[in-house]
Amino acid sequence: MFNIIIFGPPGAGKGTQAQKISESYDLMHLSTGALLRKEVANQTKIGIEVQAVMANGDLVSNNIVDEIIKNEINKNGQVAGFIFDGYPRTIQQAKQLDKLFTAENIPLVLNLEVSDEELINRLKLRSQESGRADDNDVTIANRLQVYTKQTQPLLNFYANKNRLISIDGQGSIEEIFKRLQKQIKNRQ
Ligand code: B4P
Repeated sequence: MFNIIIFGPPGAGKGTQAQKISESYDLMHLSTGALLRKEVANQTKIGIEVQAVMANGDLVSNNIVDEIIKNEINKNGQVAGFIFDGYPRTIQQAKQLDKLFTAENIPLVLNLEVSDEELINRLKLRSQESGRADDNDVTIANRLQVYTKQTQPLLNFYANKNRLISIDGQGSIEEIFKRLQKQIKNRQ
C-alpha cells in the first residue's frame, strides 16, 4: 500500500493535484473538506454541527474529522493506497492518522509552497464561481491565519520524522504535477 498526504495552505492546489495523483497512481482520494461539505449539503447531524464553523473558515473538531477518516479507511481496505487532501490539519490529527498505518506504508508528505499573495488571488478567483460559503474576503483571511497557527506546525512534525518533501506550488497545474510525480517516483 502506498499512501500520500498532500499538504499546504488553503488555495495551494491540494484538491487540484490530489485528483491528478489519484487518477495516475490509482490511489483513493480522501478530501476532508469535500467529505464535510457533503455532510453539510445532506444536512446530516454532523453537517448541521459543522456548517457554521466551516463557513467561518475555522477548523472542525479533531474528533469529527478523525472519525470520518477512520471510517473511510476501514470501508476501503482493498484500495492500492490513499491520497489525503486537507487532512491532517493539526498535530492531534497527524498522530491519529499515523496510528492507522504500519511503518512500511506510513504516508509520505508532499508540501505545496505558494506565496500568500498567490493564495489570496487563487481563492478570490475561485470565489467568483465556487458558491462555497468560505470563499469570501473575510473568511479567506481567517483561513490563512488558522493555517499559520494550527496547521503549519505540522511541517516541523513531519520534517523531524524525515517524511516531508516541499515542492514549489507555483506555476501551471501540469508543471506542478510533474514536480510531484518526480518525487513520488523517487519514493515509490
Ligand atoms: P478544504 O476543502 O481542504 O479547502 P482548502 O484548504 O481551501 O483547499 P482546496 O483543496 O479547496 O483548495 P485548492 O488548493 O485545491 O477545507 C475547507 C474547510 O473544511 C476548512 O476551512 C475547515 O473548516 C474544514 N476542514 C477540512 N479538513 C479539515 C480537517 N482535517 N480538520 C478540521 N477542519 C477541516 O485550490 C484552490 C484554487 O486554486 C482552486 O480554484 C484551483 O483551481 C486553483 N489552483 C490550483 N492549482 C493552481 C495553479 N497551479 N495555478 C493557479 N490556480 C490554481
